[in-house]
Amino acid sequence: MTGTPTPEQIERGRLLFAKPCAFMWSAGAVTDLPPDNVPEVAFAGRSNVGKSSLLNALVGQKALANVSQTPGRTQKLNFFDLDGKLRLVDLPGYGYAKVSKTAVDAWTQLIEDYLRGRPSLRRTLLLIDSRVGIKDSDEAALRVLDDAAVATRVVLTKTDRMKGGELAEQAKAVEDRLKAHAAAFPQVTITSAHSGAGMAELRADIAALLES
Ligand SMILES: Nc1nc2c(ncn2[C@@H]2O[C@H](COP(=O)(O)OP(=O)(O)OP(=O)(O)O)[C@@H](O)[C@H]2O)c(=O)[nH]1
Ligand SMILES: [Mg+2]
Repeated sequence: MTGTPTPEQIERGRLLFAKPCAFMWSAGAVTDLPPDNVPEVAFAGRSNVGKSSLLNALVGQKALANVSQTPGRTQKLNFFDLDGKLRLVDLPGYGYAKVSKTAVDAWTQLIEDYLRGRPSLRRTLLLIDSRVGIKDSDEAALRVLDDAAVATRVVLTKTDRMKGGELAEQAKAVEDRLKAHAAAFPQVTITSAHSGAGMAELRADIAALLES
């Protein structure tokens, strides 16, 4: 889907995300992934960008993604099952300064292996903090997504903290950088897990994946 969803698409998104969603699996290695038999949407982005909050806001459950996010599990891919129809995959955050280089390499490898080798992965949402913009680590993630040819929607998060003018400028700056990335849709999606902005559109966008 490109552009503004129709009221019918919004309604299909609402219905899909009103279905029960539950934690199903945590994978610490690509050899430990669940069977590749249900469409998946992955949530990628720097540590603290708001991946778990966005996932929770989409399904309307405040503590779903955090439940599995005990510190020992941060290196893992967390899979959430949405009514047996779709899986939402909360990826480990990258770019966290306090982590050792060895740990960073291990994370990067795990995320890359998943993104490159997962036929059921239908879409990646790459989250960018609207107050921070695109960093080198995001560019690196976009290159992996380009190489893997995974359709990617870039999502600006925490936009409730931005003024309208600043937000429009940031969106344009990010969109300019996306021109170099074939896997990414040219337009960013403006969201806030706190205010709910953009949730209906994202739900519609994801629901449309199941119809194609
Ligand atoms: N103002 C505002 N804060 C947000 C929003 N979404 C998330 N946050 C805050 O940002 C912080 C990080 O959110 P998380 O959802 O845990 O981020 P994450 O990307 O899952 O982080 P890691 O799992 O550590 O990689 C929390 O303090 C959230 O409350 C938002 O839409 N608006
Ligand atoms: Mg998280």
